[in-house]
Amino acid sequence: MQISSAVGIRSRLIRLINNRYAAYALFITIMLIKLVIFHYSLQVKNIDMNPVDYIIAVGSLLLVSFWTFWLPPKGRIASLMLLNLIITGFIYSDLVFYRYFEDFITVPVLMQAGQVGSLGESIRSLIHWQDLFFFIDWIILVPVTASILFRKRRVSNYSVQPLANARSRSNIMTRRLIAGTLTLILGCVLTFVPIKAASKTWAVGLFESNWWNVTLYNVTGIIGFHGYDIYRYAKDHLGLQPVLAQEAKDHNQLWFDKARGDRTVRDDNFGKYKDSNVIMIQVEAFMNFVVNQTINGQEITPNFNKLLQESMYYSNFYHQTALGRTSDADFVTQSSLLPLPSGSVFTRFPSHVYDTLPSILKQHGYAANVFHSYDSSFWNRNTVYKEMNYDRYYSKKDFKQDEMIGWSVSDASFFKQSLDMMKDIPEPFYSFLITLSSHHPYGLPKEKQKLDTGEFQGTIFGDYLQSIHYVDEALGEFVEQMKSQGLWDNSILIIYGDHDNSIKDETFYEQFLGREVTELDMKQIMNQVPLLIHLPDGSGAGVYPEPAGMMNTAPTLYHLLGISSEPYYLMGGSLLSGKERLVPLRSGAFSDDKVFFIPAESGGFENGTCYNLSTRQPTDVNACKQGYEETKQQLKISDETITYNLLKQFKETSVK
Ligand code: GP9
Ligand code: MN
Repeated sequence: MQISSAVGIRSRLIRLINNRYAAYALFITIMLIKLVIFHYSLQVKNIDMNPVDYIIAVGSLLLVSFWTFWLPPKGRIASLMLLNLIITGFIYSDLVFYRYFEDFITVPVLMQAGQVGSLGESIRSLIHWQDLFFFIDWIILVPVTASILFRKRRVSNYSVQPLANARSRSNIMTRRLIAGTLTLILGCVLTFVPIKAASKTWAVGLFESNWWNVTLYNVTGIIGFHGYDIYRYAKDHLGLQPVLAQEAKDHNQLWFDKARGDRTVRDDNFGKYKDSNVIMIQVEAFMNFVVNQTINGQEITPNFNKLLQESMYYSNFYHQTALGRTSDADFVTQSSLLPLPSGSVFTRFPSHVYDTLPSILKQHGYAANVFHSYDSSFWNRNTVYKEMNYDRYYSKKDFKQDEMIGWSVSDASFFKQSLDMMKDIPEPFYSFLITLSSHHPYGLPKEKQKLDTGEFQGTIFGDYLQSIHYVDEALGEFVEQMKSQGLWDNSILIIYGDHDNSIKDETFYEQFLGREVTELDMKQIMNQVPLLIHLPDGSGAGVYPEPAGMMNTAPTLYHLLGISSEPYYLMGGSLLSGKERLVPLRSGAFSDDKVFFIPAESGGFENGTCYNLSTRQPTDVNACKQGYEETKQQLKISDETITYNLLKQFKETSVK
């Protein structure tokens, strides 16, 4: 009985699929359901699928599939199935990617396919069993399609009946042509009319500044987003690119000139540490909320906390990174520009001109080296570090892989080996170290787990704390070795975290901090990393609560080393300048010492929230208006500088 009903369903499905309109409607319905599941699986706050989003979703599905009407029956059926496989594969990859990066896969990211693969363990932890819903239709559709495609006997149907004569053949061809073309037109109308309307009203300026892919997605849907991303990439790289208007170039140059003027402060600190070595450590996923915190009576970062007593500690320091993660932290810190809205500068524009720390310090007699024990091609570092003029990039192949944690040799061994290598480097030197042991998903070998994470035991949050505790121990050993190697009294040591830990569940933070966490708290938790600056004589020690960001690090160093930064194009100012600061974040959020602005995912300044930092309550959004405009402007200038290689042009004109 059951077998015969299954056979009945199967033959009914075969009949349905053989009908071109029914098969097409089935395809659109299934794919629409998948797009809806995709949307809700993303769990993006404040973005719902409204009726217009459904219209755009249908429109974009029509746009990617209209051409199947032009094909003969078997070609049409095969193409629809193939499209189902491809689109499903794409949106599912997007979902997994989003769970980690809070962004979608873009062409530049695909160009680094090896990189996505290297996430290995991480990717496994990002896959949920409910995701099977994306593939459930394949169980039926793949075999049914295959049986239609490979059957020998022709089932009665108008489309497979022998054609009586040329006339009826041409009739069929005309009908196919009309159906496909009408679908194309309908697809264009359903997709572009509402998108255009949005970009003229509540999402005005979105495509010009496109600073956040999630906001773009909110308007275009995921298929539209990928279409736009391909267009954007082609514009960057395939010769379609327009040149930046002279007016915009002049405007940007003026902005840099003004910023240059703001950096000319000459106080007692200027040049106080001239010719000191500089050792800078970028710690993987080291966030500020763990600093000076305990769990079950045990300090999470005891060594770092101890070091803070004799260092300058910036307690409201923002990482300013975007999708380029570690590479963005590196780029922003070294170049004092901002990251791109999509992809990483390291992979998109590695050979453009930037004024970076290693290249500038080298002009002032320094040796400059970078240490990171991972594949040298990851994040395109090989190319970038050559462009930055480092003497050498000590990568995985230079480190004895004697004690492994996660992706590479343990931080403890990495630190030890790096300091050993520095023995052969002439002073003064600049050494930039990038750690790795505390990388997501924070799997630390049992014997290295020394923290009692109590209630967090067995959770990714507990594993994160455990990893940071491990890195802290390694940092403690690093400081000891610096001392025994005679580097402590003649080196500036800078330590900061690169970005957040990708753990977005706020209940963990509430449980950990023992209090409710507001929207503002959460934004600050996820965007703040610690910055520690230890000066050779330990002076200036204390907590500096004023807002600061990665773009301020290099200018601060130039200040301490007495290097005039006037010839250079930098966006940030020195932390020691005493000037008020605005710290722009890639999302369009910003902080100064009075307010913190959170833009609405759905776009539009008025929809954002402006927090007063003294009351920590939302205030009139207009209190953030000026900072919002300045943030937008800085992001735009930085984007244009990077994309159009403006520094090269500025420098060429100043030489002439
Ligand atoms: C790998 C390391 C990690 O080399 O920098 O990069 P991330 O995944 O954090 O961007
Ligand atoms: Mn990182």
